[in-house]
Amino acid sequence: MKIDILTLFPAMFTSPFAESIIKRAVEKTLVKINIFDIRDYAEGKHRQVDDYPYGGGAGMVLKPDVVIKAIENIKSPEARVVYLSPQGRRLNQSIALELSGYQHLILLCGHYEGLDERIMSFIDDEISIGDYVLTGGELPAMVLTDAVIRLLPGVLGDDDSARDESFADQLLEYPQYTRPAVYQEKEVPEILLSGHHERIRRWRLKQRLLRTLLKHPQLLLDREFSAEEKELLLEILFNRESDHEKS
Ligand code: 4H6
Repeated sequence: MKIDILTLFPAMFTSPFAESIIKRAVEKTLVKINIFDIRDYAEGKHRQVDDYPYGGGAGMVLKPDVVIKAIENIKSPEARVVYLSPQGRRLNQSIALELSGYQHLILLCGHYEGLDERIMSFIDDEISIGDYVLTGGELPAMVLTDAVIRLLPGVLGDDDSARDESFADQLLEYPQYTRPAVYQEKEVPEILLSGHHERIRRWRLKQRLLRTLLKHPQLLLDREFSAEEKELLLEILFNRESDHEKS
């Protein structure tokens, strides 16, 4: 996959993409990331990228000629042009998965009061990372890049990939513990020390359902439940264990 990022602040991307799993994905050539400075597409002595808004008002607006020249220059027939803005559709795991299917992403980072509206006909998708305002689209572009890259085949180790399948099923993770078995009088749940793999699997699934119900019940709305999950949800609701001996 190729990810091209269009920004007025290219230096912001250096460190985040030079570390850890993204760095490894780039080294393995699973992804190529290019950072383009929008100012490089501006003409004239002042290389002006923005201008005052017609009709007056505060702030500056990105000039259409500059941004469109940049997009035209790096576009490919397969490219998906994504604009990071507070008005976009809210990023979630299923959108990250959708975007991970493209050969070429072009991420446009907005600034100031936004873009000249005529640029929007060159945009295929508008994405927001949440309902809050940032000074620019750079951090959202990094968040999106990270969420997409970790879904590309070969980027995560086998263990992580398997874990990700369970995340994609719209439940929160179960609680994790490591040594020591007792820390500041707090004990690791006894079942995790028991060695009963099947009971541990069931306990973890129940914890995931319980956590999701309490912390992000919204995630349960567009999801179906297996027979086992229904059983565990009943256990949660009536605070008792059901009979589930294997025959
Ligand atoms: C486009 C238009 C994304 C981009 C306006 C971007 C939050 C998100 C920006 C703006 C962003 C998000 C400029 C409007 C600063 C507010 C850059 N903020 N803004 N939630 N800011 O994904 O003023």
